[in-house]
Amino acid sequence: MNRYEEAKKIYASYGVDTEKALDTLKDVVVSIHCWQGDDVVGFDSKEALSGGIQTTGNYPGKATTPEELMADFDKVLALTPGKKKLSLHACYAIIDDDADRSTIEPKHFAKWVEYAKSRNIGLDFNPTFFSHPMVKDGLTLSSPDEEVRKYWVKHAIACLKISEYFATETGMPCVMNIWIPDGYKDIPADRLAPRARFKKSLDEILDTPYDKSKVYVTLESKVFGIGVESYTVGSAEFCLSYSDYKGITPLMDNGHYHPTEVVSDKISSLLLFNEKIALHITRAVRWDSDHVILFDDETKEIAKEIVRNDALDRVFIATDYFDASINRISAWVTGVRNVEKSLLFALLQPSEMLAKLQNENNFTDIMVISEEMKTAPIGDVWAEYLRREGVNADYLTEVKDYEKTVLANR
Ligand code: RNT
Ligand code: ZN
Repeated sequence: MNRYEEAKKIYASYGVDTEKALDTLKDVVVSIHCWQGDDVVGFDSKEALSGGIQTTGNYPGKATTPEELMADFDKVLALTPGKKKLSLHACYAIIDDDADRSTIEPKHFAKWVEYAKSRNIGLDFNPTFFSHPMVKDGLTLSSPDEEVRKYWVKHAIACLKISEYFATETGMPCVMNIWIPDGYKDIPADRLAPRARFKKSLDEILDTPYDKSKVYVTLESKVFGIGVESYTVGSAEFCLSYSDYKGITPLMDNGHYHPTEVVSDKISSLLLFNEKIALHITRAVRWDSDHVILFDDETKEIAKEIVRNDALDRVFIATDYFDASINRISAWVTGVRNVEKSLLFALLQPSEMLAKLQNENNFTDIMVISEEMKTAPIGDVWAEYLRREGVNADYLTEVKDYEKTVLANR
């Protein structure tokens, strides 16, 4: 008997149907961030990365043109299983006129649309509120300078149009995520006014008509960033309250909380009060360090919360990390595979049985069974998934080959 057939039997003895798990997993959409390919640089501005986020490392071979980034992303598509979307940032606009962030248009993304359509993938979008001269004193939508605030409102409205265009062209809804870096390094004298201005800006953006059946606007909170350690305008409370007030979708990035807080514990609460929720899956090492996603406890726990609450169609799952110290394509593929693998792990849990045991207050059995499931033969089911998806289990060889023949010549 082959290893998958053996694994199928072992899982069946726990009441878990591996066929059902594989069938579900192949249709789950994971939105992959484009910015792992070039260290969040983009093509529209010569400014250094700002906004309290940072890439460290200078591994050779990063993409510096749209063509290179597209070629690299093709590798990612080929080496990862499942349904995928590409998540673009506004700074990846391909501009050949005098447009800037406040005046970008769908045409500046025509090449990306062509790319997505020919690969049959959807597109998500992110206005870029960083790495730009109009970020003044680290502020954008919360700036007390009306010229600055208005500029970024215009940018976000331009992005809504582009998001609509993405959805229309690809035939798949577009998630447009708003995250601003605004905050203060030291203790502010006024915490309310910046948040009031951020609220006003968001109102101005979202009161602009857009097609809500095509574009899902999400709002991402954060606890602090480098250089903005004392106060973040878009805090968790602000973003959750605002999302609720305006009927948009809250987004949680698991690098954006205090180190002992976990997003896995927050998902159920948000699911009870929101039709949809959104996630940026990342790995925080001590802080919002955006390390590559591993097959670790918290990623598995997040996946379990989505799966066992029957919320695969209510959670926008997206990746967000940027490691410049290792081969970027390997980083990309490893992280995306680990999201898929964690979802598979979650789909292979005897969730109903465990929930029933909880109601019987039988935490002895829950512990024993959960521990056994950790060493159940998920690897054999994973190998079968890759085989069915036509994806090579070994990606390191292919990545190294691409490094030698393509990346090394950049
Ligand atoms: C920053 C946020 C945000 C960015 C991307 C590049 O802390 O996580 O999502 O990582 O927009
Ligand atoms: Zn994020």
